[in-house]
Amino acid sequence: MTTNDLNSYPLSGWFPGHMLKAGRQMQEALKLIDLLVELVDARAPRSTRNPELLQKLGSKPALLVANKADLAAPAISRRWEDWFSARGERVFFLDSRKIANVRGLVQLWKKIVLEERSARGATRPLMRPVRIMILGIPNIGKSTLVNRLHEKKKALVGPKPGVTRQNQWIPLADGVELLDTPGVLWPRIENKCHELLLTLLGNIKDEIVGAQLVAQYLCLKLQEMGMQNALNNLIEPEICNSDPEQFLNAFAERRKFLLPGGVPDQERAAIAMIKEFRDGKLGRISFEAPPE
Ligand SMILES: Nc1nc2c(ncn2[C@@H]2O[C@H](COP(=O)(O)OP(=O)(O)OP(=O)(O)O)[C@@H](O)[C@H]2O)c(=O)[nH]1
Ligand SMILES: [Mg+2]
Repeated sequence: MTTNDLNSYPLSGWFPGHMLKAGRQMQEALKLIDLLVELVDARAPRSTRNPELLQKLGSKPALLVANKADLAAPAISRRWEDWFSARGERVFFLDSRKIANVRGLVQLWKKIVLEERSARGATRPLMRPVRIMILGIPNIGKSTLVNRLHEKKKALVGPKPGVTRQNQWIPLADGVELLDTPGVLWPRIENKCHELLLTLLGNIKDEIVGAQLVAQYLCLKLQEMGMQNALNNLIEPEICNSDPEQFLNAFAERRKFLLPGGVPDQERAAIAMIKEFRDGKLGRISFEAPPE
């Protein structure tokens, strides 16, 4: 069995209309900003990206921020950095939990916008504030970053009646202003494996896709990447190479997740396995590497 076999399962048909509406709001907001910041997941920068965003941007400068870099394999993140910069795309690998890392990001925003203004011939590029908008698919870390950015300035935010949401700016250090509402993007789901990966990474709710399928995907994907050793923490190494159902059964037995009659509770095992992964117990794992 391979991950490709999972592609025969139907897609859940998730990604509802409100995200399309958010897309229209984004178009409006684009006119107001100097730099667009798209958050993606450092473990899968391609699959967590909105493929249409670049086309909508026009000449607006953009920065890709690969968030949750603390969960990704550092060597693969370095390869992504090289890959993006070879294509003339700016990328910044971020661990939003580290304030120094977040401050470095703000300095980069400023640098990009000032360079761009100077290149357009602005004589005083510092005159206007540097206006930024953060975008990304659900659960990618938008709110975490926004909160991190104005930790000491919370009093300045919060809804103000009569002010349109698009026009509220959060002043950060050094003349940088952040649009207060991050935009929600949606990925274009290519196949079942893509949907399963997004669920594993937390961008789609587990209930929509089903934990057992997600856990099976994780097993198979680790095996395909030659990383089945990551599962050694959960179960004996020889079982890490086995069929995902066998793996879930053995894991259920080990954890004593048993249904009446002693039948292994695969659902509970799947949920526990996904939790171990999300808690970082399987180590730092990148699911996508740049093309060679
Ligand atoms: N390990 C790690 N976790 C992060 C990082 N950034 C965010 N998270 C976690 O990711 C989860 C989602 O973060 P949010 O900030 O709520 O994501 P969001 O994009 O605002 O989500 P929506 O509002 O649902 O669209 C939370 O559990 C965060 O703690 C990071 O850099 N590293
Ligand atoms: Mg949020």
